[in-house]
Amino acid sequence: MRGAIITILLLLLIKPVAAVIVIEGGSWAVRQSFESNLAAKNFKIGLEPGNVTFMIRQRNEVHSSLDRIAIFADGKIVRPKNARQNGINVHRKVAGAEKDVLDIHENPVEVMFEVPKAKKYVLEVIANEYDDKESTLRSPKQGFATAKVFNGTMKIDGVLDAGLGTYNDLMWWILRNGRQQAFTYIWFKSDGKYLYAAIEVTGDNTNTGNQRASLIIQMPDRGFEKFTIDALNKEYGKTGFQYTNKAHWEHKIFEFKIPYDGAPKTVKYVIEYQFI
Ligand SMILES: [Ca+2]
Repeated sequence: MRGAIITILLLLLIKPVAAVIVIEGGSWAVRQSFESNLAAKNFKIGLEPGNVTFMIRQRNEVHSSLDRIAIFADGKIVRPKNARQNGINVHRKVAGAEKDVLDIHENPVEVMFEVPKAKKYVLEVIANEYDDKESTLRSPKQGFATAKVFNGTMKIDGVLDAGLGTYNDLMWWILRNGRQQAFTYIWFKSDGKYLYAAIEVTGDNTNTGNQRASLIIQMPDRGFEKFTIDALNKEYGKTGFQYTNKAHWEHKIFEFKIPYDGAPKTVKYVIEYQFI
């Protein structure tokens, strides 16, 4: 038995100011609105005890992703019982504020609570808003990094291979456009014909499909060359999105396979990251 359906629209009116509009089912009356470029927002809400389902989606061009939605009943937190998006269980992403976020851009999520009896209810929404119009990010910012290259191959499927071993390098890399501050890891391998690289961008916890990673590397006798992969450009590798032991939120992965004569022990490189 489903209770009231309440829709929250994260409606971005004029960039960068955004608004959350709470709309209640039935007559669809707007209950409350506020700016959503805040990390968290709490507001009083009238509820009846029992099962209540919220439908939440975000509109307009700028993306914002949902990290947690919760109800506080007389100050006591009530977490969702379940959450589904496109028929998929996404409870893990919206039940806790741990940076494992759900993209709700024009893609509604239904979140169900079992609401206990209380005198006062507060609805809390924690979301991040992203500005993907930022120019290309480069790491290292100046010059080139040098990494060890190990013998072997990688399976290029957008999923980090098991047993990659110690990462060759890491960078505290800040994606300034609303995403979090976190490490980026990179591994290199070579089998004499190809140079393989896996890049784990733990700071990018979104999977909007518009990420582009380029690897600029020093090629034998040819100077520096740039190899790019994104959702559509797969000639030199594939992108992915997964949980790993490096971060407990899902994040972006890039795996490269670049034709390369010889088996280098080290390689000079730069990573360029872009939202297209
Ligand atoms: Ca792989």
